[in-house]
Amino acid sequence: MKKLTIALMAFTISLGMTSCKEEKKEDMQDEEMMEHSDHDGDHDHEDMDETQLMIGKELTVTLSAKSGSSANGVIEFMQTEEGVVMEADLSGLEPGPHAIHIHQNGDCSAEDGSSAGGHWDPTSEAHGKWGDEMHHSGDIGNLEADEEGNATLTFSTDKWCISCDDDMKNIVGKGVIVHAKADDFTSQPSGAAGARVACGVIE
Ligand SMILES: [Cu+2]
Ligand SMILES: [Zn+2]
Repeated sequence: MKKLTIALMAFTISLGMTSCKEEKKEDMQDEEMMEHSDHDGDHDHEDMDETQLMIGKELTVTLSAKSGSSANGVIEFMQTEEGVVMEADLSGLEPGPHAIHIHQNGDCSAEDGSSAGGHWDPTSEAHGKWGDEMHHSGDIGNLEADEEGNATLTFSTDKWCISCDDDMKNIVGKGVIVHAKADDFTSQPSGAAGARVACGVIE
């Protein structure tokens, strides 16, 4: 996480420098326009839509045990210019592979995690493996728990955003589920990953 924070700081600094430069350039362009054209007074900046991405926005999601397990952990989500970076750090798992998905509801109230609903699937696709032709936007994949039951996973994608205006991409308000078993990437609708052993709300 330290490395990520340093990288983000460097990124933010360079971004700050770039935007200063761009502002200056725009000012100059405006002046030129004023001089060389009959300016009608309602000129708008047209290239401002990047500002809807909250670069550097970070969410910490706490996962708690479900279905009688002792699994728990923390997942950090961070918005960068390229997309969202996720860093999961879990413990209390059975050694071996475990599916991890974003589910459609940010609701972990049920003892078996069923309140989180099915996989988050804003694009109406089949369940599958990330990177294949068809997969849900929440199909992160599997993480591997070691002999002590600890697992970490770093994942990043431009198919997600944190708090942007695009419902196809915004992960806020969704749930994260870790399962007892591995995702087989083929069984519908959810990869036959078994019980829900940990749940967290992305908020
Ligand atoms: Cu799942
Ligand atoms: Zn799925």
